[in-house]
Amino acid sequence: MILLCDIDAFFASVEAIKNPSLRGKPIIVGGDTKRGVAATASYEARRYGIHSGMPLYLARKLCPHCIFLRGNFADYEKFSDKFFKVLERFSPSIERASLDEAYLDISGTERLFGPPLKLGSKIKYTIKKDTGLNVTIGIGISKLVAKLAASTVKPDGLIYIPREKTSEFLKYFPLKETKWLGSINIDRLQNMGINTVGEMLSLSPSILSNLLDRNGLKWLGLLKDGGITTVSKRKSYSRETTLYENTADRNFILSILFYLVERAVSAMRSDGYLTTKVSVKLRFSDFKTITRGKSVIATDISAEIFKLCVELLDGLIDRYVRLIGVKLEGIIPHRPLFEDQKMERLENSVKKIREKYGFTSIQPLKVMEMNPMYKKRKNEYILRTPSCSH
Ligand code: TTP
Ligand code: MG
Repeated sequence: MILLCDIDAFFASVEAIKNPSLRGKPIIVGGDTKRGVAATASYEARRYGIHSGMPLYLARKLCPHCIFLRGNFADYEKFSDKFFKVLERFSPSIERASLDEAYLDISGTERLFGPPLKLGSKIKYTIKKDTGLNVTIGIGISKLVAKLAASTVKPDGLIYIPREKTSEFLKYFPLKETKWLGSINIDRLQNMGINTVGEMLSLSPSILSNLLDRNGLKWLGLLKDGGITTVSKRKSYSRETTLYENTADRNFILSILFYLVERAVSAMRSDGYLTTKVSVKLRFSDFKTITRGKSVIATDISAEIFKLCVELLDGLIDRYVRLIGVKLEGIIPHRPLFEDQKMERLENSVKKIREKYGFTSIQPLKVMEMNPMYKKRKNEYILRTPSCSH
């Protein structure tokens, strides 16, 4: 059996714990980037139709008296760590799906903690006691069943779908309620008259694999996947390199940085993640090392991430630099929210070309500055000291 535990309105709930006068109020957490969308909204704000990914100007229109906050990622990481600490007491087999969401394999825990619903309420109680957060728990035979079940009882819910009730549960589950399947897939299926998960599952595997995009197929895979992929460490993607020669040439440094950003983003993208915290690292010729980081609304657009890096570096390149690096943290799974945006489409096209013709087959002007100094292969520049940590 799999138990999915997902914190309710995570960022907004943390803000209300930090500042109790916000409790029960409509809160919207959004960054200050140009994109200006809500990262999340408290359930009080959701009553006005506000949801993650909604442009802030629209949210302001729908709910002018909502409280808009920028958010503080370091706090969210602290709460996330506490949340996972509690979960570790209940099962040795945990998969981190994101900062606020985990799948637990609860097979064999019955003797210690009782039947599924009893275990679920113990977890809910302990998380509330230790962190102040409300969570929703869904329990079922696979990750997908657990996740779908949880979505029917959000917020502060607990639900268990026994094995023998699973096919009936899926049979009537409306496709349009499965927001993670992605609007493209849902539209395609509905155009064929398929309206429930059960109806979708009655299609042959070959029809499904032709119909659904990569995200949809991954989603479907969760249904069969009773297993848990334990990811115990918080994920991050970083790329850094020591330069062949120390330099204070800002343009040159930025071109290397752009290349490193693209490499880190490309690795993160192919794993299907977005970053919510970006940091840059500089080591000067005297070995003094500095890092500067900033939270962002979840993104995997390298141009945006690079722009932020440039802001972070502002005024810092005042001496000879020997090492430069970028780190993407606060990794959360990609949600098909921004699917139809221009930048998203652009990045996807670049990705396809690179898959076919090699990474360096398409290069932003910025990176060309590396050309005279660095040897280029089909798939990479040859850096002096490549560091690729995941
Ligand atoms: P979610 O678990 O999807 O949302 P939530 O916890 O705010 O609300 P609920 O689970 O009750 O539906 O995401 C967890 C956090 O991740 C969320 O609080 C903010 C962040 N996030 C973004 O920054 N951008 C996004 O597009 C999404 C969906 C979430
Ligand atoms: Mg959540």
